[in-house]
Amino acid sequence: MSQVNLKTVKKKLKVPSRFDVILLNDDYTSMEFVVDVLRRFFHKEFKAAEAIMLKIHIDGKAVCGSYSYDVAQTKVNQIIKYSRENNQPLMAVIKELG
Ligand code: TYC
Repeated sequence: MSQVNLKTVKKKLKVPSRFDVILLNDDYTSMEFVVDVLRRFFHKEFKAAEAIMLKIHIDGKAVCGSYSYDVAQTKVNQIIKYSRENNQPLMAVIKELG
């Protein structure tokens, strides 16, 4: 007979991990392009996108959204592809929430 103890149940019921998508500053990507990316991939209103872009420009980076691993990684891939297609060196990374 199989016995399920509390340890096993706790192991199986882990809270799903969330991952931040972070945009990084650089000296070459245009501010307009970053605002476009924030609107296109993170569904930000223009004013919010502008504020996040400026935060990245000043602080070097900012969290733009948090998602499951698959969604976060897909966003990073799409942003980098879109940026290269538009000759912009913008970089995006993911970071697991602590
Ligand atoms: N630093 C860039 C500039 O002065 C603007 C910029 C903002 C670039 C945010 C990247 O993720 C970024 N044109």
